[in-house]
Amino acid sequence: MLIVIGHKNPDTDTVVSAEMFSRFLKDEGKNAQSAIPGEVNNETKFVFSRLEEKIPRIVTEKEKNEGEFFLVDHNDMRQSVAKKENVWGILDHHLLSGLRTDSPIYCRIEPLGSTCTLIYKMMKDRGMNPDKKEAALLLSGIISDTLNLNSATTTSEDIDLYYELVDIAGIDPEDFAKGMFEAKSDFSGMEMKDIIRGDLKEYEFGGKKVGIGVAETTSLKFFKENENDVVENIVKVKKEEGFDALFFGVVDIINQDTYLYPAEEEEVESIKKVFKGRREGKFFLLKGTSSRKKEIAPPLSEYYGT
Ligand SMILES: [Mn+2]
Repeated sequence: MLIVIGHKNPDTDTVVSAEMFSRFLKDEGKNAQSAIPGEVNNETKFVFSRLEEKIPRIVTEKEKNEGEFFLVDHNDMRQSVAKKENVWGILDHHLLSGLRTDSPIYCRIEPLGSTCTLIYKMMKDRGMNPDKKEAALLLSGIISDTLNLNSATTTSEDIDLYYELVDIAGIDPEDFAKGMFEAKSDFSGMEMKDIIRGDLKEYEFGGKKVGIGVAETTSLKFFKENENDVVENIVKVKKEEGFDALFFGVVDIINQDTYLYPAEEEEVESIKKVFKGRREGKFFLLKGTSSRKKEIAPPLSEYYGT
């Protein structure tokens, strides 16, 4: 059996991609099943409960060691629960990050705003029509990754396919996106450490273990009021997980700005050199920046010398 799975700290695009691509493979006659690497976030919960769909199950420890995987929405093994030798295929929209394999694998990567866009494109090529719920699921992946078509990662293909999916799903995308973003911004009852870890990606830049976490939110107030707590916990996560450098960006979904928090002095120096951000209190304001993948990670990668 082929397990279709997205990246660690799963987001909506990664979870929906796993579910929809497993259906695609099944349609091709393959024995595939979707799974998730860990608990989903509030936005993803909102999507699945609103559409009355079942969230895929969590991958087992045994499967992590022995299972055969089709990776969706990632190709960097640092962000995967799969073992490199057990990867059968990749479907993604992230930059290639150096995976070497011993035998040929299936691989399709396109610079699109979401993996869901790519899956819908493949379905269309095969003459497969998503039903109403499936269209809404795919749409939720695009909405989440492109911040409802506002992120710098949005392509004209994302926009075209988004509106096709809106027609099939028969939902008001603005209303649906609002519900998703409100759910995503609900941090009530969560520990700051878990918020920082919630969407944290690990990279290797110039031989250094660099972490960039983000929290996309419509409620900046919460972070501004808890600034000391934010910084204290970034340092804790940095130490506990052995990062050489750790950054945490609070993304203002409404205005498309990022408030980047450095862990320590070293990160302050890199932010000053890399971004033209204005320092406000403990964070740096990066105006018009909302994409870790396209606007935050690449310049940091260059800075650390890869
Ligand atoms: Mn994605």
